Amino acid sequence: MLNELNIEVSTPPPDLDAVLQQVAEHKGCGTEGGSGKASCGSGAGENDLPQEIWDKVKNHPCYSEEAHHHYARMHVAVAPACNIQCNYCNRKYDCANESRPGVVSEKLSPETAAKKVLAVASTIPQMTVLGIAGPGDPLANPEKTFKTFELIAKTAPDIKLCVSTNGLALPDHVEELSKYNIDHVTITINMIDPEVGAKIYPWVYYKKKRYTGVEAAKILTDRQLLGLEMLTERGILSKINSVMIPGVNDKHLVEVNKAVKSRGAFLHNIMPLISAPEHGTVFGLTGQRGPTAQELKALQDSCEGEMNMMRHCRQCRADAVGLLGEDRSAEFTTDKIMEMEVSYDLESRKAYQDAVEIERLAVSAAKKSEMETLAGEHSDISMLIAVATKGGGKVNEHFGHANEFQVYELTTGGAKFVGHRRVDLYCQGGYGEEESLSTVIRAINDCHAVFVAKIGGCPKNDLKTAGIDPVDQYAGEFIEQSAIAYFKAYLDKVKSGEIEHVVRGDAQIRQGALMASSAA
Ligand code: CLF
Ligand code: SF4
Repeated sequence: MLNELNIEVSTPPPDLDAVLQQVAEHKGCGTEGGSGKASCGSGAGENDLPQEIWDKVKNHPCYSEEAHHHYARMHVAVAPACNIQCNYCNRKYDCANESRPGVVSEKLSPETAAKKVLAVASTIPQMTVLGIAGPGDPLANPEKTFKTFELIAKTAPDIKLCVSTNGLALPDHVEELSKYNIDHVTITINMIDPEVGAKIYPWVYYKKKRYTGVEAAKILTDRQLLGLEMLTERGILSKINSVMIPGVNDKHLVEVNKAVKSRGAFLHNIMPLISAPEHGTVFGLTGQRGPTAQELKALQDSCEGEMNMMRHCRQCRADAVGLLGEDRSAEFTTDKIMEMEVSYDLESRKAYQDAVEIERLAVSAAKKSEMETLAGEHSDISMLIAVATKGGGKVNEHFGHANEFQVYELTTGGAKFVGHRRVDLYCQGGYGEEESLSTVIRAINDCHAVFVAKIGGCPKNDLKTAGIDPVDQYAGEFIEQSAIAYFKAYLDKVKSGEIEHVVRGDAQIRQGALMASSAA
């Protein structure tokens, strides 16, 4: 059967009224997890959340840390205009509330975007979420945004819909978001104090008038918090993005965290300001620095309570495609998708995702069984490890091919994902780049070990000299299971006196802060 985009679909489109009924039946969520007892957030699992919430987050790579190892998302850049100005944004580029600055996306019509979604869905069956995150603000472009969602809701019922907004226009569109079954909404909230806001936002455009300074920031914060409350009332899951800007809102973000938590936000994602003069942003040109990885982690740790913190955000492009951290957008340019034979097959997508679930269960079971080895262990020792992975929750990337390392914190409570570090590729087509190696070591030098599928002799020795243990014995194994086994062996060696525990973190936080302040 051909749909209205002239694409072959093997399953009839759903009854939109039935979809709307499902939304109406969905009850609240938020920090109490809908049941008033469970914790929630990106690190929560099936047993921590009410079923209705788990069903929404279990294969959303941003809302579930576990899911991001297995499921992909895609963005379509259908929303060019914006209704505010942020000091970390240059309008030539994509919305920096979610995107890395300095990235430009190919802008699409809703019809081309819908074709692209089906093309990606048929090529990458683990792509489960369509997000609209720019290049401007999706809700400042409501016709294009909602037309795209409408086309996808009709033709690809298994794809979750997701939107990211600055929040100014959000209260005007909550009903429509609800109508299209959009269960995941991100609001970027950088402040609740307009005095702080005036340092971040030079103006907002509201009800056909431009406001500046504290007055502009007051309008923005009122609209953001109202929009958040309206989402919570309707049971729509909300994630709050906050850009951490040292010296401007870093300390204030603890207050923001409390304010959004009390209004039912599901998840808080504190992201680092990315700022460079070549981006041409106000902050870039005035030398405003971003936080170090250690400063970011310290703030995330201090905010972590009942509402978990998202720590696996990759600040994606407005046209990102693939697993978080990988970018397959070049495979799906407009020219390429126009030439593609697209056949959207719901059944084969489901079969693939069933297989993914089996692997996911295996990851979880392996972790659980390894945890038993730590039962009864009491120790204050904690350490960070860096892991080279290309997905599936496994140690399956070579040291030289990694352009990021995932970082886990190990304690007797287990292995917890706490972030990632982007690095330059060490392997440059057959030889190792010494300069890249030093940037890798700098990026992960608060880690005790780096887990890799394979590593050459030279980088191994340099890592050892830097006090980082290069570990390749877990190649192809599950990350958390391997990490727990490594930690248990480490504890045993410390207990027997074979080695002495070295605290790396504090020294590195001091060094990171020093490096950052000398750069500013
Ligand atoms: Fe996209 Fe954002 Fe939806 Fe995810 S991204 S609209 S919630 S589907 Fe995810 Fe990318 Fe971070 Fe955004 S990793 S930038 S949080
Ligand atoms: Fe730029 Fe996004 Fe801010 Fe608009 S909301 S100014 S597009 S970063």
